[in-house]
Amino acid sequence: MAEPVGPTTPASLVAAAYERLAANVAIGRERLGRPLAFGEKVLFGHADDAATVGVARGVDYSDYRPDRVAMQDATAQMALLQLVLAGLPSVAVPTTVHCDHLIQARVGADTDLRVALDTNSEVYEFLRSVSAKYGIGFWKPGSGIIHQVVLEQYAFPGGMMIGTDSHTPNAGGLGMVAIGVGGADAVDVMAGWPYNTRVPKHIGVRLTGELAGWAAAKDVILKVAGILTVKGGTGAIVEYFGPGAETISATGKATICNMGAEIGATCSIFPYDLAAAKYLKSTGREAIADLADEYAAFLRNDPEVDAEPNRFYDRVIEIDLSALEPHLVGPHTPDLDRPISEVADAVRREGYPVEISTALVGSCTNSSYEDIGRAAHIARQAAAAGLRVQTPLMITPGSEQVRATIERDGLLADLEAIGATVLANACGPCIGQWQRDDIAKGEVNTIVSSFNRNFPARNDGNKETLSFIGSPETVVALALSGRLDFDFTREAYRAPDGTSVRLVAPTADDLPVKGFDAGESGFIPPAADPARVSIVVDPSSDRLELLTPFPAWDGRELAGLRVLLKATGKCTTDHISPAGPWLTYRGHLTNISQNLFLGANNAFAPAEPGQGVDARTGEVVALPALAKAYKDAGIEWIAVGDENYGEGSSREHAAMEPRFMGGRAVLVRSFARIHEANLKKQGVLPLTFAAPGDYGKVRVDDEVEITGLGKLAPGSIVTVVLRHADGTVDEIPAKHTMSEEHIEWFRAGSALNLLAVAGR
Ligand code: MIC
Ligand code: SF4
Repeated sequence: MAEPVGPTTPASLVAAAYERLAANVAIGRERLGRPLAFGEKVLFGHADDAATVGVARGVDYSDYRPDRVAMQDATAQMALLQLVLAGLPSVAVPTTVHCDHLIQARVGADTDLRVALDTNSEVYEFLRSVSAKYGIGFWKPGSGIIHQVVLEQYAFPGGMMIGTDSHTPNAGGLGMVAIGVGGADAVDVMAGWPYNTRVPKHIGVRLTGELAGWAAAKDVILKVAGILTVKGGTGAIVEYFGPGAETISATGKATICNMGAEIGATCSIFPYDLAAAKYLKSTGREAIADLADEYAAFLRNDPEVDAEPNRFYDRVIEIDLSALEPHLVGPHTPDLDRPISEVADAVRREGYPVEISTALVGSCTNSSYEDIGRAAHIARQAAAAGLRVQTPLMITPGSEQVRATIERDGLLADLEAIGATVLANACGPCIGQWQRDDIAKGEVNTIVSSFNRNFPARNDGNKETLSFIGSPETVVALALSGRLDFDFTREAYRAPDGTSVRLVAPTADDLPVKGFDAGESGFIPPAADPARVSIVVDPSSDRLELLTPFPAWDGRELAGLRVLLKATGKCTTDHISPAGPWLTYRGHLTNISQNLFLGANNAFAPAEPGQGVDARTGEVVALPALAKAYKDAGIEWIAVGDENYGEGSSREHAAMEPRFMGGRAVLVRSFARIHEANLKKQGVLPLTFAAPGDYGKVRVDDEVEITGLGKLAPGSIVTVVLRHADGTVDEIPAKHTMSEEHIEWFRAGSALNLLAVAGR
């Protein structure tokens, strides 16, 4: 590795990346014989070999060389356990670990952080020592949410990174191709191997006009989510362009790219522009802004693409920013989108609880200086009129730098003055790290947040909580009325003195006029003498467990499998491996496997989520217990699912747990990208019904065979034989998207098994 990892990306790394970008773009233009979109340039710029890299969108698998790797504490544990097992001396690519997910929100920033340092000390110490030993930069708890810190310190226009978190695409706001991956993919890159992924399609979103009134960057992506739905971006890079793009701040662009994860997009990007330059300078990266200016022509679409987008993109969406109004999405899915003017009707029609039980501003999506500034402007107007929030309002700053700056500039005080509580610079309630005492489990209630996900039970573990998502200003405006059906753009508030008060649309600086206050530095560099660092995993720990490689395939067709569950409706990674309290066990495969499918709705046991039927006895039991019972009896199993199975997070636990508990294949109507990749990595067969209607043929007491594995090849069809208990048999064809390399992983037992052999 060239230079040790520091607290920011060195300009030398960017300069080298731009030289390669320029050379490879020339090769790309020549090979395709046409101008290139920005996203194509970045991909060519990072191709392992631009002369031969696959270019067939949605078909080829290709090798890329990302500039950086980032991991957060909840996923880094499993990633680093795999890295340790691979037996490599140090990481080959600049890599950082960020402690943000394990801090529980309870009373407020200081106390919550202190409690987290105490309760998670074993895990933090593991992450810190592995980082120190392997040349990884470590951001300690309290320094901020991974994506905000990456945007402030590491992202750069035209770069490429991978991160073990699905919202890694946040860095697309600064023009980076930033892709969320599972830990095993990150381990490949840390080990010096390329990142292999399917060549994405390109969706163009042409922005015209300018955001006005209450509309915020968040509303752009909420609108796009409504258009494309949670699976519409699957396998695609979403490229924003057009005159409207330049009117949005860099952090606003990051909000839009961040939530591209919610439409399944591989990543989203904006071209380099003045706003990006301004952000780089404001965050102390003038040298990188200068380099980007020099290479500006490579950091945007070729002019022909802007002029005739339909010739270059697989799909083009047009959005007039001037016509956009605030939106709210939810409950339960981020694509159930409504403009604020239609929410009141929906509340009446659908019977959503109208009282808001809590309002939350923050998460990696919306916790920038500008976000807090706009929220604070609403708060100042409210305070002047004597208004206070009518429901608890919680604020999570995105990073220590944002926190220190909004404190210095009085914005935190503005929010506190109307009754807000400030939480630690962390994920907090966004990932269920919320000790909520005001609402009992099972109580139906409404929350609003500026987060990105609203799957059932995600924030507070209560599947009866209806979660709606909007911009920070929308959340604060709603908190002031306490009602979900209140259209703050048209209606007046009632002040304590009886007068009616209208708030004007918020305005705020996108960047601090006085510059950022860095606050307390949270970066710990890797050890100068790695040999002296020892890594300790206590064999009796209930939080960390060294991994044992999964067994290799024995060369036989799979037979005698049971169907553990047939998932109905949405089956996200939050359904497969819930977070919240389970985050405690993210480094302990045996323990975390006790949550397997606890959130899943099973057609065979529909009374409540997480239940299954033991095919041998007909008994209804919890799914983790059933998986264990099968495993103990030497019975392997498959899981069956519907559309977009594995939507959401990058957590590879959702693939490792099934593998560990005896799952051999997952057969679904369609997969979300990261989860499908994770299943392949861990040696689980990801199969899709060739005829989606065959989903209906799977029965609770089937015995299943999977044949054709000896002849497994890219594009081959696998036969799934369903032997029903009544003696009848259905043979159904299933497809897969495995390349030769993926098939090797299956044969070896997992991708890591191959890597471990190569690494030694
Ligand atoms: C999420 O938002 O779901 C998470 C928690 O950040 C996950 C990662 C994880 O499960 O640790 C993600 O988005 O990838
Ligand atoms: Fe953290 Fe939430 Fe962002 Fe995931 S979506 S990284 S949990 S803030």
